[in-house]
Amino acid sequence: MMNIPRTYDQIDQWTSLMFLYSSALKEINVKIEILNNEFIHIYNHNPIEHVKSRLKTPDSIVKKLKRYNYSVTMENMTDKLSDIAGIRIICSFTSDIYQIAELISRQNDVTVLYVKDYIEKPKPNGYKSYHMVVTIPIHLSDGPVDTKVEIQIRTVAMDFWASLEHKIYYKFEGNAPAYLQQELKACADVVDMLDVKMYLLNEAILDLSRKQLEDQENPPVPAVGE
Ligand code: 0O2
Repeated sequence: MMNIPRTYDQIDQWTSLMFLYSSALKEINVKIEILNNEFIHIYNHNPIEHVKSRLKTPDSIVKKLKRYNYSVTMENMTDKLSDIAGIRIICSFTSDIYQIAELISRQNDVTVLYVKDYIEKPKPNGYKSYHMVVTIPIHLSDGPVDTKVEIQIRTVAMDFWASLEHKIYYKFEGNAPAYLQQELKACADVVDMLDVKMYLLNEAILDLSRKQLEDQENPPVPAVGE
């Protein structure tokens, strides 16, 4: 388990763990804010639409441990679960997702434990998102503690789909009627198409802006006699 003194009673251990996870969320949030601001100031482009972060509730920690048949202990909670501290980054375009993931994982104090790329390999239900589990050191008075954070990165359209699917999943406790599952899958295909079309449209706009800039810098030379 992360190096929380074992002499602490359970409440103290829980409080210390949650303090670590919420500190890790703060650290990662600052990194993301700095990256986004850099893009706005230097490249005049903001790849991030918005960021949401949350600590998993005690109730869902217990449910997830039980779902995986682990006994409910703090040891299992820190060792077996990766999403107690979770951050969701919502981008405009799929290309932004990979750029953000690369920029976060390249930072010296971030260690990538593993990646689940559900964009390259969507889940059978149509779920698409890029998941990266990282650790970041939290510097306490008696030394650093590497703390896990799950970073989910997806487009606005993928996020819209996932939040509806999540609602339906919970409403029917995983047994939604077949026609709803089929409709959701069909919506996932529309999300794909929308993401591709929006990306291409944005590329075309960028091309036009670049061309306009070039024309301003090098105006065409009028032909002799004109
Ligand atoms: P909740 O209620 O959102 O917290 P790991 O965390 O890697 O050890 P896990 O949980 O199987 O193992 O990893 P995975 O597949 O990366 O899923 C982590 C989280 O991604 C889930 O957390 C969901 O938030 C989200 N997610 C994964 N699959 C789906 C999906 O099919 N639909 C939607 N809407 N979200 C999904 P929880 O704890 O399962 O759920």
